[in-house]
Amino acid sequence: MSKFLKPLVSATGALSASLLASPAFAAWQVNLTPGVTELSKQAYSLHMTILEICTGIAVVVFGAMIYSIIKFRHSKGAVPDTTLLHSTKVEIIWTAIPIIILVFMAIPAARALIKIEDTRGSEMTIKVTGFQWKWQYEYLDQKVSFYSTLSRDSNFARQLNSGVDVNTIPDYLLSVDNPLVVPVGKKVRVLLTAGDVIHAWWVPALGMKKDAIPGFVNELWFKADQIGIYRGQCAELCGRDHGFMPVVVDVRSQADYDTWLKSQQSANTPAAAPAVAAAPAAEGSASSAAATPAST
Ligand SMILES: [Cu+2]
Repeated sequence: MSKFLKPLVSATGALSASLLASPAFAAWQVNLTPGVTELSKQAYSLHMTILEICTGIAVVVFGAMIYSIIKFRHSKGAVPDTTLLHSTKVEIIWTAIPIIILVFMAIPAARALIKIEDTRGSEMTIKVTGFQWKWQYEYLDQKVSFYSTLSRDSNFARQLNSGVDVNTIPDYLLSVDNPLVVPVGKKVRVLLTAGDVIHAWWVPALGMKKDAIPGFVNELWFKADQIGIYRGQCAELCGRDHGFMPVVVDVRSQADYDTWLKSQQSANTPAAAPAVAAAPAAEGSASSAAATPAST
């Protein structure tokens, strides 16, 4: 082994060993998760269908290739068959079959893409604005607005020399002070933008990820069909603390959501609203923290 290759190989080995030993791999999972929305389940089934087709093609093509290489090898006295050279019939067949397969895959994929873009019939609209490094949620029809920042315990533990073992922090770097609260079974339209640089709002269980771009309004929708807390992250490298602006969506029953909304509306009185706009981080967190459990 060359003197340059040796350190490289040992470094790769050490890195692999440390990664495999990491507790992050305790929840090792190979496949995607189906998620909890109609769209995420559709994306999952599309992924499975196409994966199965690709696996079938790989088995047939590589099987035929490996079989031919072994069975008809030169040492066994095989003579090349020249009858298929420049054969129009063969050219048509091996062009037509892939086209048919691609069209077969494109139909359900196009159907899913059209559905993803179809925000008609949404029952509520929330404007989401990305900032360095927090999210603002504005419930446009309900006059509720607040900021969502990394939870205090995660934020403290992440500091250099904090002395805190991050494995003891529940949902480390994936918990916030004020999560986005939505009712279960309701079509929620999300308008996405940003106040400074490009961010991306991403919650894997909802099957949705889209860029939040300053000066533009992007749109997505989701309809969660299970009560629960779903976590995600900013998915666009947005600066120093990009890894510290998680997204948490708290899906509640309609009754629980209504109760939460009332408490938020009473906290967000008209007099308090300008103060929220003037001092985003402090006022936004404080105004809604009273009604929301800390570190969800
Ligand atoms: Cu970001």
